[in-house]
Amino acid sequence: MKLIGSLTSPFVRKVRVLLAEKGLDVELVQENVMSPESTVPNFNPLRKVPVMVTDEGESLYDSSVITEHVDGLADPPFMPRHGLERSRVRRDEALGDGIADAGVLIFYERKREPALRDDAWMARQRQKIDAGVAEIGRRLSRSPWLGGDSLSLGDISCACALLWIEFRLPEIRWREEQPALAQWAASIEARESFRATRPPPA
Ligand SMILES: N[C@@H](CCC(=O)N[C@@H](CS)C(=O)NCC(=O)O)C(=O)O
Repeated sequence: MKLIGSLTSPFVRKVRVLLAEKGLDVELVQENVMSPESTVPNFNPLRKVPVMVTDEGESLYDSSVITEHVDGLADPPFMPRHGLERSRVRRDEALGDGIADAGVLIFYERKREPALRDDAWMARQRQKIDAGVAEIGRRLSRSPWLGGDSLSLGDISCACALLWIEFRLPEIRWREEQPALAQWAASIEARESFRATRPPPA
């Protein structure tokens, strides 16, 4: 089994954190998905990372499909097995992924010539990030983890998204504006799984 991705992608980091939390050692094949030489299109027609390639040569994407697979491979589980409780954690994973999606769209838009950038489009993405951050803050004012009393895949996903925002869009100061988030993020970042997957300096 191998994981194709970059050291900076929040979606790849989410998968790598989950693998590390479970003590699973999977080869990371580093790819720049935007490079014309990238092999990603051979594994994912959508040309996105992460992709997990099984020992049988089957590709799994997107990251939420990979996390579902990885969570079943080894204990401890990071989402409940059934029912609404499982859907809640999957929703929280989607919340983190959605924040990261919006951030990545802004990041790509900023790479365009200034005259070609669509400010209204970037403002729309920014609204999603701000509302997502506010939602995580509301939830963490009621319990120490999004999943209740223990770390869940929802927490991992949202933390990977917010840490990526801090890395790539540092003007979004969620840590300073949301003390509950800052405390939660600090305890997550102290975990070995997050330390080991910190992106290289920008
Ligand atoms: N929904 C996808 C999003 C993955 C994604 O957007 N990855 C970025 C890197 S952070 C990518 O591969 N972008 C290339 C592209 O959009 O063509 C997932 O969760 O796996």
